Amino acid sequence: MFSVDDCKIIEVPVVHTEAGNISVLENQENIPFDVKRIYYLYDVPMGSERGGHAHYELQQYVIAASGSFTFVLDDGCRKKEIFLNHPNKALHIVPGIWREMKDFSSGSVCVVLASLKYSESDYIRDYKSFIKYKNEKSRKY
Ligand code: T46
Repeated sequence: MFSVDDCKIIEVPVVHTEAGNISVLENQENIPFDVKRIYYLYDVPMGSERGGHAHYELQQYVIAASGSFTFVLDDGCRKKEIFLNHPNKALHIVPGIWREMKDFSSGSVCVVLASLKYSESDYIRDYKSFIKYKNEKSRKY
């Protein structure tokens, strides 16, 4: 069963050119899953908080393409805060992790590479149900 320690920051390789930088992510090369969906959060009003859910199966790479924001990850036992503020860093979020997002800077863009297409049935949106799910899962291991 996954914990917050399995959610890691990945350094995305950078190709420096005189006209700027390029960072590249490729399925099964430096992403451990096949990307099925890309979405991005932008125009997030100052002071807004997002998230407040977990996913049963979804894995994600999250990148601060512009600006900065903080992810609070929670595996039901422990919490970990991760501040993202550079496009050459990707946060890998494994399945079964509750997340909250806060402190979006003005003009920030949060790009997400996801392992599955959108499905509401993959969400756990109630924290008590999340804890129950984690406890049931941990009893199986
Ligand atoms: C996460 C952060 C970074 C869709 O219709 N299709 C989609 O692919 C997505 C992601 C969302 N939606 C709809 C579903 C909801 O009515 O957009 C609304 C807000 O979605 P959600 O609650 O997922 O939004 P966030 O910003 O709280 O969270 C999303 C991801 O779901 C989440 O896993 O880590 O972005």
